[in-house]
Amino acid sequence: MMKNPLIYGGMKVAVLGLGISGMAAIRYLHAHGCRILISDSRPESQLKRDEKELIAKCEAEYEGGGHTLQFLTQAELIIKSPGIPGELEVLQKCREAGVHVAGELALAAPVIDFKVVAITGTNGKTTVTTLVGELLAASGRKVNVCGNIGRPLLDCIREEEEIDVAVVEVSSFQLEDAGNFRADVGIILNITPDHLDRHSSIEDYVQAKARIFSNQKSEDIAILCADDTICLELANQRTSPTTMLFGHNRENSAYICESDIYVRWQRKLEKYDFTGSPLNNHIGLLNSAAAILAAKHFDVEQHNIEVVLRSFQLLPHRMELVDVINGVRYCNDSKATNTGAVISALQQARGKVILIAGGRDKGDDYRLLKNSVQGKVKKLLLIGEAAEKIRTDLHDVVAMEDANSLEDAVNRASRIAGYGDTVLLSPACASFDMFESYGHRGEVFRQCVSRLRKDLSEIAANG
Ligand code: UMA
Repeated sequence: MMKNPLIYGGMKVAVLGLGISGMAAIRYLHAHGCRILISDSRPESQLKRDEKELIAKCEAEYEGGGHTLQFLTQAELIIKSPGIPGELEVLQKCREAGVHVAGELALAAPVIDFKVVAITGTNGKTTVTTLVGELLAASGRKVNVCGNIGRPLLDCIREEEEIDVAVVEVSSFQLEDAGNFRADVGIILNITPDHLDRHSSIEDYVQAKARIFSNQKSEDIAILCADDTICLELANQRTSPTTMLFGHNRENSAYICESDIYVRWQRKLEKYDFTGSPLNNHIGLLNSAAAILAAKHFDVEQHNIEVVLRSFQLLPHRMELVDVINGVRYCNDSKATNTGAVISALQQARGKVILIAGGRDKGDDYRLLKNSVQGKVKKLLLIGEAAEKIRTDLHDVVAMEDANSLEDAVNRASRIAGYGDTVLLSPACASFDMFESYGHRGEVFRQCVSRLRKDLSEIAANG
């Protein structure tokens, strides 16, 4: 196991939050002989079996039901889970007491001995991370796809996998305390308001995202979207290292023209034809342009890129066509948890839209939806805790109805929709008020649509 200069055998390290990221940190710290303290908001009685087993295996001390200064200041270092805000009072006090607070990326940084492509953005990062992973694998490289996408970076390192490149999805939460984490290629896909319940302002959110380029060296590459005002501003502020832009302007390193992407590479112009590809839409083309630029940095050949682009499977819960019933398209976009994502969904949706939105508010300003909703959305069906706030923000541009549940919303939508319309679940909110996750919400939507098909078939059969 490679020595990590941040830690040493016998060092007392506290892990704050026993989730996916925290568990990976614990496994890594244990493998390095650290003494581990774990602090989580859940009482011990609520822990799952694998969590209890890990605590026992590492002989860790556990503090449940909250985080105390007394417990945490026993440690020299605290590894904070991304979902826990860095501004917690207890963490401020720990810092004042001289305890260093870092995130998983900071812990991983000193021992990374492979190339890193890091990808962030408000929307599309999981798709682009997956796509870049496939593009690099197609060139014969050993690739690990990890990070916010689900598999922690620390697990790749601990398991000492022989890899050439890690393609790491990074969130603004992870970037806040990423230490010396360095991306050979850093990508920001877009920035629109999100997570404003956690970041104090949009500026704070942008700053966190921009940290993806901290620690880059002169040979590294920054890839940004020139169609996105905030990204373009970040690009204009840069002096070094190399910046590559993608978007619709022909001056960009990768530019989109109708269904094609043109990429300038080593004084040549490569043309990628997306006709018939599932990525042939506004967002799909932008995401692909970013991914191709990253692949070109690793000299992946055009032919290999085209093979991957042709066979790429879209990820679930993102503008996923669930069914077409009586000429009405039912579309699951449960992953759309912010207004930026809903705006793109409405751009892509065919015909008039019956939009199902709402859930747990994340501090978004729903008035940002006005232009996209007006004239396009026939009716807005509201669910969840944010219903009242959305109603207040959009009352003057669209007709609305409350729905008691997602199933109620789907059934109401089916009665309103006409031939050629789209019933779109694109909530602009988190799911946790009614569901376990956005994936669970999308799955329930699929089930509701499947029941609707069955009910309508029975009605038709009974005359
Ligand atoms: N907890 C506390 N105190 C608190 C709050 C939470 O102890 O004040 C505990 C919880 O009881 C739980 C743990 O912290 O045991 C959860 O930690 P976490 O919220 O950081 O979540 P993890 O399970 O560690 O998953 C994290 C990412 N989650 C978040 O950033 C919220 C996962 O991204 C990521 O896949 C995983 O690490 C591996 O890197 C999810 C996500 O929603 C998909 N990300 C956001 C997004 O994409 O918008 C940023």
